[in-house]
Amino acid sequence: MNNENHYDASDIQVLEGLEAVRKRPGMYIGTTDVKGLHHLVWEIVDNSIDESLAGYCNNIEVIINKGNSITVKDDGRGIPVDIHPKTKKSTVETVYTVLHAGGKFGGGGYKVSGGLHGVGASVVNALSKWLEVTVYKNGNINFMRFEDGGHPVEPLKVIGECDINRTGTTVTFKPDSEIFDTDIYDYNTLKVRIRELAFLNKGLKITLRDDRDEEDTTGETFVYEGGISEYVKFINQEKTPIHEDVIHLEGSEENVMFEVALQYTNGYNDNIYSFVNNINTHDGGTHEEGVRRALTRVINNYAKKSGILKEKDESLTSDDVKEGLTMIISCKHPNPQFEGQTKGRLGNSEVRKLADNVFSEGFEQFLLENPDEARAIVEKAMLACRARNAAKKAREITRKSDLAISNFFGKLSDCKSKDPKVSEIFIVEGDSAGGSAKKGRDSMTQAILPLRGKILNVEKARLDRALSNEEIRAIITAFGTGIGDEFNLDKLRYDKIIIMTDADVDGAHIRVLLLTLFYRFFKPIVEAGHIYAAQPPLFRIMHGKTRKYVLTEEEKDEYLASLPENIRARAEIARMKGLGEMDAEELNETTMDIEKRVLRKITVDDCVAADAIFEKLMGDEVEPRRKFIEENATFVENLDI
Ligand code: 1YM
Repeated sequence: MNNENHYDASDIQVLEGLEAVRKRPGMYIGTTDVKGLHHLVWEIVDNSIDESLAGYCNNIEVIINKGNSITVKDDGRGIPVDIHPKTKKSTVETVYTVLHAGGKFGGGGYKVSGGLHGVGASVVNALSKWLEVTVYKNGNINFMRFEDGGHPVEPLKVIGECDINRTGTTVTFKPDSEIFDTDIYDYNTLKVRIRELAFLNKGLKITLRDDRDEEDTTGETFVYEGGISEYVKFINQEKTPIHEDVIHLEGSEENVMFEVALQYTNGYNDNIYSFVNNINTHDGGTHEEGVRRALTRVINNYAKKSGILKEKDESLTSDDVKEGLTMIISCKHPNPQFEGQTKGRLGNSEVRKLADNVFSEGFEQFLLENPDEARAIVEKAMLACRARNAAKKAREITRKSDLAISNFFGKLSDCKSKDPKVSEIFIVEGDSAGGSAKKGRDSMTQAILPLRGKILNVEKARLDRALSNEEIRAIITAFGTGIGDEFNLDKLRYDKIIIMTDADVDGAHIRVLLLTLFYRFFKPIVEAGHIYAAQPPLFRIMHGKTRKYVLTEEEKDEYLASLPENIRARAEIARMKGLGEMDAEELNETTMDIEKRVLRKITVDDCVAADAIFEKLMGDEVEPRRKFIEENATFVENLDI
């Protein structure tokens, strides 16, 4: 409604716009699941971050309120409250009701909203049951409320006075439960991203508070004066760095800001993450290419000049120089071009040069000024190079002919189908469970690989050592993808790789070892969603001719409660001790049959978090592992990363 309290043509147009968002929310926020629900928070927070990038906002507060509404507060200039010449409405109302208004009306600067769904405040309003905006500006408190998908209750109005120096915007919204599958916010999801935003915007203070639980009223505050350097330290906190200081380099050209922070550890994994305008560019792009190119070149030059690398030695590759490297690359660009299917790649070609220049100058200087550290870095890369060559030789054994050999020795019972789309492989703990699984399977589509010995803990091993482990070789051979620089996802012989282990501590241990192996050497398989955990039942309940299997204690109680009194009294309850104790028929019925089984997909949603868990569980340091297992004793049994 406009100020004269009647609808005109432009009101109808605006409401049609918001209605379009409600009809096809996926087009604007991706999904309406729990991810989409959280996406709403980022749309609002992005506006506060933009205000901070423009240099006007230092504090942001995010509150999960009782009833799962969200409040976002900032101390920026406050959204303009004057009447907008085009819409004849307040700018606040315009920003919250006209699609894409934020960008059009705002002036210049870096906008976080360059991402996949950077569509702004009006979309959040359209998908909310109600939304309230309060703007502190010019000594006034201005307020406006919208209901049922963005309908203004009344125009923006002054509801009080405030200190003339106080400015800022506060927005509270309640997602519409008719649109979203769930309305419950997850504290940890918000925390992980808020912490990341604080790392990426040095000095910006962001507080997260959960008011659903009355006891917690202070919340957690994230502020990092060191920015991405502190992000690197954070990722490396359980690791062992080989040089003390994080290297932090930055530079800019024509409004494009580029910075990078890095530190080498003694591990074999790399953790390289790049961002553009705070958005993770998971497929890299020109900023990452510039850095990688410069890193390889500078290390090789230094290694040769200093005589550590001899004339006869082969040059170090970009894979060699990234072993053990933790690195954050952050670029702020006024006009980023995101490319690729998931828009996860920066395309602006001028950034490659900027990144290369800033990195090579700064990094070369670091090496020259710190010869001890430089030597440690170069020698580490040379060891990686040697291991790569050793692995190449060891890998020959896992080539085609090996498949015939492992079949011959009865290790892998392959399926008859050669069509990867319908084929699956069960990796089974122990020979006896392997035997039942072989008998109980559908041999057309289901392959069985029993693990006899313990698989090697690859967190502490390079590729060449991993390849000397027989169980690991059998797995690689079965997968068909190859490993290391020969890896090819298209050659994967199975659509589903199903880890089938007992529901006890040993089973959990083997599961973690396998997940570590997959995460380190077959990450694309994990990312493509091919890895699953089978869920063998924990209880069998028998009454009359009925056999019921359940996965958890709660399910058992629930099922028993659903039975009539007389039947419940006679029901026989057995705790299933292990896969090996089930006969083939039982195993098939409960755990393998495509129609009846329950599988849990293993994902790497948050690589940093997953890596930290692996590090804690498998790394050198005993104390964090003990603490982690203590704190997560029940979780470890159901470890699902
Ligand atoms: C809790 C959400 O939206 N903060 C916010 C938004 C804006 C401004 C300041 C702002 C921007 C500009 C000038 C400008 C926005 N303004 C607009 C528009 N926090 C939150 N803080 N003055 C104030 O970009 O020039 C859109 S967002 F379009 F009105 F300028």
